[in-house]
Amino acid sequence: MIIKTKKDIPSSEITDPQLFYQRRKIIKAMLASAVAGSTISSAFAGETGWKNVPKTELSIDKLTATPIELVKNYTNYYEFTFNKEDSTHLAQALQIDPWSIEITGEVETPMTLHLDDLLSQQALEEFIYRFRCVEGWSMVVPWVGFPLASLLKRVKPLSSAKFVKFTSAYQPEVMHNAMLEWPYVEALRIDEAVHPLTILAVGMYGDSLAKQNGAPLRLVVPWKYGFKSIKAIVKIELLKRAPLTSWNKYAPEEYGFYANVNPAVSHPRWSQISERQLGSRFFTPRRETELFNGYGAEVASMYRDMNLAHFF
Ligand SMILES: Nc1nc2c(c(=O)[nH]1)N[C@H]1C(S)=C(S)[C@@H](COP(=O)(O)O)O[C@H]1N2
Ligand SMILES: [Mo]
Repeated sequence: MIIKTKKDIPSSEITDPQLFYQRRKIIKAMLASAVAGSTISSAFAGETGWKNVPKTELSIDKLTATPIELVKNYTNYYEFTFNKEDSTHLAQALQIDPWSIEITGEVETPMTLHLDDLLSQQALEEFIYRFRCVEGWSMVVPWVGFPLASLLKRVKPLSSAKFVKFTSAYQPEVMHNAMLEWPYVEALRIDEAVHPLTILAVGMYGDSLAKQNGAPLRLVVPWKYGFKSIKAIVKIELLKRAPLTSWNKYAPEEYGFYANVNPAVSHPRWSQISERQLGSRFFTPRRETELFNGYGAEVASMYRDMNLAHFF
């Protein structure tokens, strides 16, 4: 470890008070984990509880969170299985400690960050978001995380960066399901990526993220179908051109690059007009799906001149 004396530290590295507070909590968590011998990622949540992280103003406060047991036991994790219940136990085999994320491509300062370093420099917030899967079900999840934009700022994107590509971990020893080509890949346009609603989540319900929900770090883009919200990210690349993404490559006529939630654009095999809310009873009516999943006021301007039926 390099120990710097005070005069070696450039002013650009001096931490603002909020970050300092955050860092102190995390250092305490790491010390606790060293003693207890638990993993760093579980210790982050264990020490702080993440119960008191500030709520972002962008969260829609009226939303009622879906019961956590449903969110944890009804997951899509195709590297492991097609079955939404089996992923709960199969995903436990994923190795998430240590974890690092490479950020590269059209940037001034590419970097590889260990998860603990990354977290020590980000103030965490709670984001209560609707989440709509392309299959026609939805939930409301209180995520804990930070805007992707605040991480991208650190690598100083070049003006040539027009798209951001994300790659999931692929651990073939434990991921046995052949469906898509692994690793799972997703991408956003740069303006979508830096939109304040777009977050990287490291927790949910005031606790750490369950492995089946994408631990240790996943994307959440609340106005797009769930498949854009890629789990267990190991690499982020800023690119000049749109990359091929997993679902779009697998079935381009069914899963568009944009995947904006839109009740007016049917999936070729089913309507998107309504959705089954996780936890609703048999007789509870389905929810009417909203354009951009209800986030139109914030995001519609990014698609102003686009034909959403063509760029679906
Ligand atoms: N790596 C990876 N990310 C993924 C998936 C996946 O299979 N693998 N499934 C996607 C789909 S289709 C959905 S709906 C959401 C589901 O998130 P959840 O399981 O936490 O509810 O994750 C998305 N991210
Ligand atoms: Mo999905």
